[in-house]
Amino acid sequence: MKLYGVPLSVHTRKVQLALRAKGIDHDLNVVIPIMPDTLPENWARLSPTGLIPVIEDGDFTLPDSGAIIQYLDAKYSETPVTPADPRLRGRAIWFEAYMGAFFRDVMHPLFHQRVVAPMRGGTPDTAVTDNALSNVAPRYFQYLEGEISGRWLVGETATIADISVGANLVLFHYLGESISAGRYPALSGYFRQLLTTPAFVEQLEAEAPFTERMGFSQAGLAA
Ligand SMILES: N[C@@H](CCC(=O)N[C@@H](CS)C(=O)NCC(=O)O)C(=O)O
Repeated sequence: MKLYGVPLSVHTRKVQLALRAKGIDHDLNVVIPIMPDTLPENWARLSPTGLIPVIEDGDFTLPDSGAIIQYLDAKYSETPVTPADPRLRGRAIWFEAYMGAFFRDVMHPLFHQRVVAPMRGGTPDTAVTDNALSNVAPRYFQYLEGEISGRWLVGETATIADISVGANLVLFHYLGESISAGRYPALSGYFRQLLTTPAFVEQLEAEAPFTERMGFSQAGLAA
């Protein structure tokens, strides 16, 4: 299984976490959409949106983390990350979609201002980052806080809901932010616990050399 993407990316990490939860090996081919020299020559065909991640499994290629995880679940059905029970399934897919909205409303603006803008010689627009952190993120965290009642977000096992939340919150911490344990005790405890699961431990270990080279620290993720 070949994966095109970069570990700093939330959606690449999402697929890597699903692969690790399922025990499937993969080779990561580093593709950074904003760096044209990292794009393979057939990139336009591999990724019609230009976004990462994309997988290549033999002669089959597929973009989009959500589509990829559904493909993996159908192909490796003995280790599902999407529950079969109708209500749990609906809720797991809902949280995946919810975290897609969180990415759009919080992570993307933060990443763009703090990482992409300086790479392009600009300075971060703090009005944008302040709004994302002070006005937008708390709404998402408050909702999640009220939905957490146990070790996993949905049902009794790890699902795409946990993978989607965790993949986003790892980048949130790389960007120097954290989940306040005082304000969001359930979410903070849940995320801390998630970080101790084998898929997350393996993932953080694997992405450390790359993210450190990019100047990000895992210190905020340490217990
Ligand atoms: N719905 C897509 C979203 C993918 C996405 O937004 N990827 C980001 C990285 S996490 C990207 O490629 N950004 C580059 C860009 O915006 O040019 C998925 O789930 O795979």
